Amino acid sequence: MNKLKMSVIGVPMDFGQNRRGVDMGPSAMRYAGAIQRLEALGHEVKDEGDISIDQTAAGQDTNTKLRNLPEVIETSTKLADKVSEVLSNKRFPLVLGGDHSIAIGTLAGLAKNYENLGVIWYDAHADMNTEETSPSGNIHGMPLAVSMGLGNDKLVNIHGYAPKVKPENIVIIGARSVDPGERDLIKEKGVKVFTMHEIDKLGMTEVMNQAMWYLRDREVDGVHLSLDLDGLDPLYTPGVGTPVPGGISYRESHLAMEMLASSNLITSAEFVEVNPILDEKNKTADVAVALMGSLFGESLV
Ligand code: B3U
Ligand code: MN
Ligand code: MN
Repeated sequence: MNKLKMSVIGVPMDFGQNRRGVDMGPSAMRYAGAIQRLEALGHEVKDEGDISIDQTAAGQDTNTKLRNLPEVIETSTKLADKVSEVLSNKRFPLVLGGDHSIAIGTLAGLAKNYENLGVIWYDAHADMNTEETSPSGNIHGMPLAVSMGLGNDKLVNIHGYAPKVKPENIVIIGARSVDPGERDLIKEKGVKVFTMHEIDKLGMTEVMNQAMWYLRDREVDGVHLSLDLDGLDPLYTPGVGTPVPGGISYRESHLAMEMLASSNLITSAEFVEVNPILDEKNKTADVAVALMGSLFGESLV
């Protein structure tokens, strides 16, 4: 794959859900050697440090409809600014989370720099709830809906425009826990989903080939990979807030990343939901970093 000029942005935020600890995800992935792993592959890597987050607000908000909404808006806006800046410096943004609500900010920063952005959403969940359909009030279950222009007005309009992504430019891979409202939205909006059923039936090679051809046919001018570590089976990534059994294997995930690497399709990426407090000896961060290795060309050198 091409040698990249990469900018790593940490987002130590846990406001999008109610289990503390996922704010330590960026440290855990750095500790697991993320920067060195990418440098060893010949990429030029600049660690931009972390987005600053006001931790004094943590755990204060008991609103169950949209938990910690003001904090999520503030962080998303800062992250969108940073991602935009990185792109304007012609660098590849790699975002380390943090819970998955940070994708609202990542996509807000990315999408205005692309005409027709594609998204690969690697996740056990569809993350397509709105205020009305969410069973939890957790914003980490909403970023895809928000990015399609659905849900809370302030979230939807971060950076002053909406939608960020067209539903038909989104591919979800690994879904196995989808709420009724999300199911309806997937059908209504025509979002492409490869559930565990398709992965089992077709195999990961075919799923990835179909996913990539689908996006090429959509004539996307960039593809963002948003990888939630709970997409993998909790056997491999136990350190996540909402583990769902029956997930993607370690080997299938490496294969998926290697296929993305040789396609040269990916133009930005984020790794989210690593929670060291829930983890076993930093196993989940280690897997995240190993997958980064494959995504950025390890098997090809
Ligand atoms: N769909 C559920 C659970 C969930 C979504 N994302 C994660 N968990 N990680 C919800 O709360 O929206
Ligand atoms: Mn997610
Ligand atoms: Mn998930």
